[in-house]
Amino acid sequence: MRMTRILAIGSYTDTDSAALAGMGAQALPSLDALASLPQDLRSGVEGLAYKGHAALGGDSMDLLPGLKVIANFGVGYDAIDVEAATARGIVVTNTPDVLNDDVADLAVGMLIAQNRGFEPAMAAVRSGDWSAKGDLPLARKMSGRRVGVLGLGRIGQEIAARLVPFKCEIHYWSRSPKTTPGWTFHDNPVALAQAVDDMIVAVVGGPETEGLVSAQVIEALGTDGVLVNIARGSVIDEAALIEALEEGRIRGAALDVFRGEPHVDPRLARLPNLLPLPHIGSATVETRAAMGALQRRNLQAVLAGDAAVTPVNAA
Ligand code: 8YV
Repeated sequence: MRMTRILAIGSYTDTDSAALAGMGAQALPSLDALASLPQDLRSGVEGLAYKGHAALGGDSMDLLPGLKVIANFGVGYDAIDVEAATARGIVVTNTPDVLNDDVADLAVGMLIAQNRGFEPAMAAVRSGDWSAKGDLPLARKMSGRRVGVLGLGRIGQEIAARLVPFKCEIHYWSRSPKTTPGWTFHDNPVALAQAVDDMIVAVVGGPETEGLVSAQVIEALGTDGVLVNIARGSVIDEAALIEALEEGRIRGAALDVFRGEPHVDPRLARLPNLLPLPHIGSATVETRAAMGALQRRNLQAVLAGDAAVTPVNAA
């Protein structure tokens, strides 16, 4: 019988599942199932294909004493305790770049949808209100708005570049100023919010950005502002956002990510000025296939004794 060298945790497409199975991977539905695997099976595991947002810490790593690589399906690896992995000599990899276009497309689409009022407009057609009640209140012009991008990494840059043809004035906050085609840097998120009409959140998740979009930032965005988040739910003070949306201190929000997702605070979900999406930033056939392929290339490389293709630590 072939020894299980790879475990594949999470829900994969049929194509990815078949490719992982072809590498000899054994599928596990979730991280919780790890502890119930027989010890002799766990001891032989060298590679972990991980697709999920549940915290993967040192305790789980210790269940796999021979583990060499955790290949994350996703660019964001905030669920993985990278420090614990490094301490155990485990390489952690992610899937950067291949999803930049999709996530940036979605962010811009969400901003346009909120400014032009797609959701109430679609509802008026579907419900018959268009013919029964007539035209809707006017929406807001999208082109020419001042947009703040919070985090000018690879995805943030793609978002900003897409907004230029919409004649938007681009402002950004990043840990340090970047070389840009004339985009305006602000040294803190409140100053960024004060300078713009709308804000798109594109920073990494994790402790360093926890609550970065605070009540103060939301207040500074103002009553005409729209807040878009395609990063991680943890970046926004969700309670403050709910209050601001309820009280009309911000015009709208469009969120692809939530704290505690897939469970969404019901107070948030029922707000009419929120456009909620179920974390679909990278969810296209093309991009998910590219992410899966990169995850497998990382697994293969490390298990063959080569350098990982896209490592996030130096283990
Ligand atoms: C998820 C994401 O990986 O890349 C990321 O950081 O958040 C997404 O693309 C995807 O939902 C699969 O879990």
